[in-house]
Amino acid sequence: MNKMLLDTAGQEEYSAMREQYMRNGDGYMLVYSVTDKQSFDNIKHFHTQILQVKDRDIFPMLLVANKVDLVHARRVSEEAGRDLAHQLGVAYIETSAKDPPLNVDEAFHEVVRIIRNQPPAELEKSRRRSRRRRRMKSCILL
Ligand SMILES: Nc1nc2c(ncn2[C@@H]2O[C@H](COP(=O)(O)OP(=O)(O)OP(=O)(O)O)[C@@H](O)[C@H]2O)c(=O)[nH]1
Ligand SMILES: [Mg+2]
Repeated sequence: MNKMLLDTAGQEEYSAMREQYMRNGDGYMLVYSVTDKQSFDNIKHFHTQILQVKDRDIFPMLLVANKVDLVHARRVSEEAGRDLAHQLGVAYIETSAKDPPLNVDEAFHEVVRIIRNQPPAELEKSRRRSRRRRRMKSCILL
């Protein structure tokens, strides 16, 4: 099966497209900047929106605290990040995309691992949904 990575545009003016992005994903990284409290505060909303769009109580997601290299500009602590992850029932990882990168490959590996390790019942729900979506698509084409 072909899989691809989609990067969502963060700007609010693209929010109508966000739901479309959310519909197609098998798993998600919820990324915020530890230097930007607002980006952290937005995470709950994205988490809720993904569950709504997927019509599920749980879904493979990883909370990613990025820019941890900017130690002095840090506004969101590791503890606050871990607390939120716990509250949302998702895993947590700290990253830096700056050279040399920290935990960037690990974050991608982790989200794939989470997708693969989801409970079989949940996996089956996703498969049923995507089969239904494919059938709906073929109805439209016919
Ligand atoms: N120091 C540091 N800078 C980073 C890191 N990650 C991204 N940046 C910088 O932060 C800025 C924003 O990065 P983007 O990749 O555009 O962030 P984005 O979330 O894709 O932004 P939107 O697409 O506008 O939502 C750029 O100047 C990056 O170079 C990081 O881990 N550490
Ligand atoms: Mg971007």
